[in-house]
Amino acid sequence: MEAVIPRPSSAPSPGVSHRDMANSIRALAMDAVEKANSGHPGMPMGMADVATVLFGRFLKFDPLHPHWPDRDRFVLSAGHGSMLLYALLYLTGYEEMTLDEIKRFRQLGSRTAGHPEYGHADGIETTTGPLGQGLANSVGMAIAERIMAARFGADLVDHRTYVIAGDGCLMEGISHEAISLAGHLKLNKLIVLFDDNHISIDGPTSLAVSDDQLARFRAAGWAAEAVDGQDAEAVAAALGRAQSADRPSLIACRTTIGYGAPKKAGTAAAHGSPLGAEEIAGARAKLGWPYPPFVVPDPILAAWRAIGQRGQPAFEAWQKRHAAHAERAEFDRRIDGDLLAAADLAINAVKKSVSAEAPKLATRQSSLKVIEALAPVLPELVGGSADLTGSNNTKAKDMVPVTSQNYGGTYIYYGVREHGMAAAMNGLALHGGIIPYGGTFLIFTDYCRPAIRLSALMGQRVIYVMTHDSIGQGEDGPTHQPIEHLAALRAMPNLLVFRPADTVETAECWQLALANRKGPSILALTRQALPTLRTQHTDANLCARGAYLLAPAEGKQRVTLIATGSEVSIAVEARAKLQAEGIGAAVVSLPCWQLFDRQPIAYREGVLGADGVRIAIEAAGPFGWERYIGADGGFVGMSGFGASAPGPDLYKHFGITADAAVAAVKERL
Ligand SMILES: Cc1ncc(C[n+]2csc(CCOP(=O)(O)OP(=O)(O)O)c2C)c(N)n1
Ligand SMILES: [Mg+2]
Repeated sequence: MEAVIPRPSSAPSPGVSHRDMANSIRALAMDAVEKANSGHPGMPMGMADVATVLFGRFLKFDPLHPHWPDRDRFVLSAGHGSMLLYALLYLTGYEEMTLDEIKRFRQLGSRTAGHPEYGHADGIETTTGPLGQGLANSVGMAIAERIMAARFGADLVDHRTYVIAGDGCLMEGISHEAISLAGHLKLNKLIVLFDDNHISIDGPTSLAVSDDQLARFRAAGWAAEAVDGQDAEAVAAALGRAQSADRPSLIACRTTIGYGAPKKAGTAAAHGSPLGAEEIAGARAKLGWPYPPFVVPDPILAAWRAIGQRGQPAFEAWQKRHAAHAERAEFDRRIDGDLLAAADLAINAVKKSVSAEAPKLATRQSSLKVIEALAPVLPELVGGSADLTGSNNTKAKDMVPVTSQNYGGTYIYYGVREHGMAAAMNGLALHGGIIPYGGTFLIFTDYCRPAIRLSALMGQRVIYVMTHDSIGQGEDGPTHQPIEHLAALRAMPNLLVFRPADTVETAECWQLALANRKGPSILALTRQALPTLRTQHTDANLCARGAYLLAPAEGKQRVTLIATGSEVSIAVEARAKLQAEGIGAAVVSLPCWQLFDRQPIAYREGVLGADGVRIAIEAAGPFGWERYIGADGGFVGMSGFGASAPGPDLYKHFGITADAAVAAVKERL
């Protein structure tokens, strides 16, 4: 049983040194890794001094109020060093992070997973592990802070984002996109502590990299300096300077990986395996930490708990300001992520007018119509594009850009940084108060995929507006024409992939993406114009069940044509041809596989037609379609890469036509 710790309200207990505090992190890390017989002791042992200074003297946090919106964010981008974070959360008194959890490091169902996982415990601000992602998330968090501060003022929003990143994070390409964007936007409340230990898994970093990181960050518009990361006062002084910088700050902390381990310190051997009994005994002696495994003596723990209480007055003062704030309700609504009813009204108004007017529009334009309708009633919607604003149609006319001069906008020019954009959107969503959406071409989901996967894993409401979704984009050719992307995205758990067929469906899919609070959504949209197929208005969202009968068969149903997006109108055309020959054919629009697969079997069978011929039409690869059409169904789509030519020519060339669908039916009747 843990001793009950009295909670002193002042500074750390006299007699407890910085070294004791840092050593408690080191010991917990090496002991937990040893017990789990797996994990990464080196990074926490090397960065223990830096983390002690950060948490002890700078970080604004309150373990009793871990969701306090104005807390500083701490992101452990070097997620393999998870024990550093778990140790800090335990030591400073986060209720959920008990000593038992530390002892259950890396075990099934524990809060202390191998890498920090968002949602497993309070104080874990984002899921990290894929190197570089945390750093890029932090840029989104820092942008969110500025946007929210511009809107609600410093009384409610005035916090910093701190990151610990390692050599690996800085070697990853995504780091470049992230630091470049942060420098451009002058995110001066973003502070990165670089674990400059010159070691990664393969050995000394000199094997693979010779970047001058300080020069690199400075070139991107950052303040950058190097300190001895084992010298608490030097780290504190650098953090002090970073507090008042007019730009984001990098502090390269020269550390020794596995600090204290007699033989393994400073080597890759300390990176990712248990140190072993002998080395741990040696480390205990060298560090002056004579206590048994998992024991942090009461005075030292009390000193840490005092640090955990340091933020209480700031929290209470914030609570008072919040209680008195005129816009408290709106602030809380945004932080809670609740939608206004006006959003649904706006969606329905779009549906109603377009079903009456029946315009011929590319769904990327349909999406802009929806964004135009939503922007005035959903101010927390923050859009953007990776340099394809005019192509993705992501910017509503009145949206003001977020710039270093004015953070009060709702549109972010992400530049040609798809991966950085996607990861920043995760940070925007995680921060709270913002619903991010961002655009690029669907083909470049490949450039975003690691971050999309984390949106899904973390259950974050991020909306990806991905246009030019097939060979229909035309002349740009096969490098720009998605083939396997829909299948690859559909394979990802907890991601809704929408491919709407017209403006009405686009509005419905937007509505569903906004309502999808526990996961990301992809809107796959066309470059080319499509007819309006839904000309009968209903407030009901027909896309909500994933698929529905768009056009029933006349007479006995012998054929079901199942299509998504731009191919639904081809299915409608094929149906007309079949009906003209007396063959009863129904058209099913299937904008979202994931939602359809959640429906009861009776609904699914009812929609797809229990017997008869099933033909799927989608201008993409066939992977996965067998689940709907069975082994004997027909697939009209792509079997290889596309080509460069006008879109309509490509549809003919690759045989994605109503005639091809009719032929596929006849082969099977
Ligand atoms: C994207 C990605 N690639 C590879 C890995 C596997 N990996 C984990 S840690 C690591 C080395 C990281 O080196 P560094 O950041 O210097 O960590 P240190 O050894 O100093 O703790 C690698 C390659 C990963 N987690 N993420
Ligand atoms: Mg390293």
